[in-house]
Amino acid sequence: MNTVKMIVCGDGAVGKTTLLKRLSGTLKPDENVTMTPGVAVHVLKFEVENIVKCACFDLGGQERFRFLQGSLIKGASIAMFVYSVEWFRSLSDIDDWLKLVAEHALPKRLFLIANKIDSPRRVLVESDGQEYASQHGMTFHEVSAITGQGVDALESSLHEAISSISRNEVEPANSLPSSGGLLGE
Ligand SMILES: Nc1nc2c(ncn2[C@@H]2O[C@H](COP(=O)(O)OP(=O)(O)OP(=O)(O)O)[C@@H](O)[C@H]2O)c(=O)[nH]1
Ligand SMILES: [Mg+2]
Repeated sequence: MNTVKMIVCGDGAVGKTTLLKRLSGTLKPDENVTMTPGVAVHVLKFEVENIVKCACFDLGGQERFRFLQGSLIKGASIAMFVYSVEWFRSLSDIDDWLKLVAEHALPKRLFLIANKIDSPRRVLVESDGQEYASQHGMTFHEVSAITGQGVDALESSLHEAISSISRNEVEPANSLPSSGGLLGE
C-alpha cells in the first residue's frame, strides 16, 4: 500500500490545520492559519519499507460544512480526533465526530489529540483525555501545534500505525473487543 488515508476532525479552531502544517513541516513562524472552508488535504510522507504517503483530510470544524464531509470520510484507515485543552465542549463534541465517522468508515486506528497544551487558558487536564481515549480504544497524545511540544511522539506513533496498516497487520476496529474501537464503552 502506497497511500494511507487519514481523516482529521474536531470542532472549529481546535488547531487541526495548524497541527497538520506542523507535522508536514510547512508551518511558517507566526503563520496566521485561517478557518478551513470544508476540507483541505495535507500529505505526510513516512518511510516504511518504501515511502508511504498519508493523505490527511482536514475537515473544517464549522457545523455548516458537515453536509459535505460524509463522502470524504469513506475509506479512511486512520481517524484523528482533535480537541483543545482550552475548552471542555471540544472534548465532549468528539462523541458527535465519532458518530459521524462511524457512519462512513471503520478506521483501523483511532487517535485522540489534546492540542494547545502551551495555553495559559488550559482547563482540561491530561487524565481527561486519557480516560476518554481508553474508553474508546484511541491512542492519546498531548501536543502544542504552535510550540511543537509532543509532536515528535505523535509522529512516531503515526509512523508505527502507518507501517502496521501498510503491512496489513491490524484488524478493523469493529472486530476489536467491546472495550475498543469506534463507540466502544
Ligand atoms: N496557543 C495555541 N494556539 C493554537 C495551537 N494550535 C492552533 N492554535 C491557534 O488556534 C487557532 C485555530 O487554529 P486552526 O489550525 O485554524 O484550527 P482548525 O481546527 O483547523 O479550525 P477549523 O478549520 O475552523 O476547523 C489559530 O489562531 C491558531 O494559531 C496551539 O497549539 N496553541
Ligand atoms: Mg482548519
